[in-house]
Amino acid sequence: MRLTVWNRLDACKLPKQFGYCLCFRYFCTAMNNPKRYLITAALPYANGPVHIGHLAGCYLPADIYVRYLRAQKRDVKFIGGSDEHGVPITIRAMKEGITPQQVVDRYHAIIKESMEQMGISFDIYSRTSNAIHHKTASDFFSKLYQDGLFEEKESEQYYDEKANTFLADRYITGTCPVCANPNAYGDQCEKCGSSLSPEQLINPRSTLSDAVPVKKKTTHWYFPLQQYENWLKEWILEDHKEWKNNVYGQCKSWLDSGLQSRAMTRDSNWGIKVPTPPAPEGGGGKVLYVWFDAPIGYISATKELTDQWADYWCKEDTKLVHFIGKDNIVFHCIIFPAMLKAHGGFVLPDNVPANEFLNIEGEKVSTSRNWAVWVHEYIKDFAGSEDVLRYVLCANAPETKDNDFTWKDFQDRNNSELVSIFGNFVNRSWVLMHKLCGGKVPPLHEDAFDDNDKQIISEIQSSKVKVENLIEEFKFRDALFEVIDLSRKGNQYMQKKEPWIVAKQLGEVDSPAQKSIDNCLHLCLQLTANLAILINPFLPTTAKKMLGMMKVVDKILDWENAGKIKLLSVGYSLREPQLLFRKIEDEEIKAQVEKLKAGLVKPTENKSDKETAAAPISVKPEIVFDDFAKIDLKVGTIVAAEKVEKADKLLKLQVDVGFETRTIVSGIAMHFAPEEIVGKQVTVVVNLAPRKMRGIESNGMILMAEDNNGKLHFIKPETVINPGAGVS
Ligand code: B3M
Ligand code: ZN
Repeated sequence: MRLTVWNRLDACKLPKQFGYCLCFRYFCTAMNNPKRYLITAALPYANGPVHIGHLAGCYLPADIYVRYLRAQKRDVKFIGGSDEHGVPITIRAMKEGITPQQVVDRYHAIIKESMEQMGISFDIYSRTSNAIHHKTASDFFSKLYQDGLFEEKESEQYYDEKANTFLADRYITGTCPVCANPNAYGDQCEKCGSSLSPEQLINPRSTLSDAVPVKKKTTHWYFPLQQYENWLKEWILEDHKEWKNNVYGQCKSWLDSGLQSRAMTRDSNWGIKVPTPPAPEGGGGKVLYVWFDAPIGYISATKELTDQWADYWCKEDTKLVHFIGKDNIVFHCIIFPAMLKAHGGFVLPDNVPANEFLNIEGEKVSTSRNWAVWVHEYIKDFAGSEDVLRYVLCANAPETKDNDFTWKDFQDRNNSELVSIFGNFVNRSWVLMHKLCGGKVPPLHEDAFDDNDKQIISEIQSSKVKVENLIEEFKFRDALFEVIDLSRKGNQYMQKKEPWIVAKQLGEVDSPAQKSIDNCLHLCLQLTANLAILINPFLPTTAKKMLGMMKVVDKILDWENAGKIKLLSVGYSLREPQLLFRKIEDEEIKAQVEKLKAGLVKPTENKSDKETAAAPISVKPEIVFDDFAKIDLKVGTIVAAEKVEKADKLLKLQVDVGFETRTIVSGIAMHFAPEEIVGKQVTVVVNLAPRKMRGIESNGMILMAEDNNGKLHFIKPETVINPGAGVS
């Protein structure tokens, strides 16, 4: 009950200029000034690297908010980590013939590094494969089970006997009963838009193995969301009217159409085993639904971070904010809060400022088509310009609607905003201060203030509150524009004061000309210090560089210093200017556009982004001809093939390579039945050192090409030729 009251009061929209809203209610004051902040950003799936859409969607806004709160000296914890469970990860593992653990290890490392390099300043970046998370999620489930909350239901689901796995709806394709599209999914036909169930598909096939799926009985535990419907309606639709329109709207439409029980377990071997009871010892091949465990990951990561985790998760004067992309709204606003409510003892999100999507060059991001700008690649191509990407993504953030990223706009914003406005102002101030004031902060002569001086002082003083209010309302774009605008005003001020012209009239020390120059540069320097404070949440590396030029410590970036005009002391000597931003040339942009287009993979008909999330095409480091010449490639003919016992993925092949018949063990069993490949020609690496796999010595390797559907193709001569023919 108390929570409800609090949240409702927080929704109070009255002005808060006295530190509390004008409704003068006690709790309102308290919630406007929470004791601690818990900020989360969606846990990316560790089945591929992150692209700039991810950054713009939630990591960057979360980071800006957190950096701002830290500058305000608030008690804040910023939680992130990789989501390492779920079907997409098992699929990727299957396709690559490696274990799911190997998949998540690889991408967790890449993602974590990208986040660090982009300055996303998590207090912890954890992962859901950690033991602490398994225990936390499993205990959470057990508590709900002990409380008798789950409904146990048996149902029939499609099963792939070849891949030995139940199939999530998305992994079944077949002919749409409505429009006859042969590649409709088990949940939807993307051609006619009909929403389907797998049973409705004509000629259903498994996308994993192409096998015809069979029906199999299975038991799962369902969370009765409908029991929370009324509570959710009140909590969101009444008490959180202040949530962003896109978020509120999506919640409303979910709630209006009525909630239903949702299975919180899945048949799989990858994930968090369903605890005993209800599952048999060892989980019985059942794991927690990934959307059950992933949000609990926020709790586990906080536990990992601090022994005080319960203060953040259980005390009502915590402000919990989830930053996410729009496709995660229902999970963070409806399902997870209902789970928290059912469990009891946890705070609920105070806000869920979800962003919409960022398109690239006018088209939707598609990881399977590789239509994306990958963060780790940007960092390689634009080393040292991480802040530029932060700037462009914030300036273009899809805060209220989908937005577009284009390389041309990236260049324009860099060259005509960062370089020509912000960078230019700081640079001019520094150059002139060194030229006209001996490299020191000149005195301020209040007796000689003119209107321009007064005007810029008032701009400096008022910008703090403007930026602050916008950040508090999650309007990061507008906040950033305010900061750039302040630097623009700095340029205009300097233009009006023209110290370089006034310098020509310099006479004695106390002349009006000297005073005018002193005032102008003094204020420009103070303005620069202010800009450093205000830009810091957005462009932290730039703020650091500015500190270096001012020869001051980090402390000056405390938010309370914003709006002050006495940050740099008179007579203090400052360093030489440093270029904050470099111009980005046309060739660089052209190269990026070409790279994007060249990497594009033809649209595929039966895979969606979420399930394939193909890694970007990467090129290995250059080798010399001699490196290549060491590899002996020959054409071979498969003369026999059989399954390897207890190894789902391996086939044992006998391959005629001309001079002998070799045993080769190959990880292609998920893709080909033994009988269908006998007689096929292949390319074989014949001088690869022997390797034991499942006790069988493999002598060589056959080459395969993987298409964007994860389907393997033999690399072979156009027509059948003699085995042993050299390939070079
Ligand atoms: N991994 C989904 C996604 O990346 C998911 C978010 C989990 S947040 C708890 O879209
Ligand atoms: Zn259709």
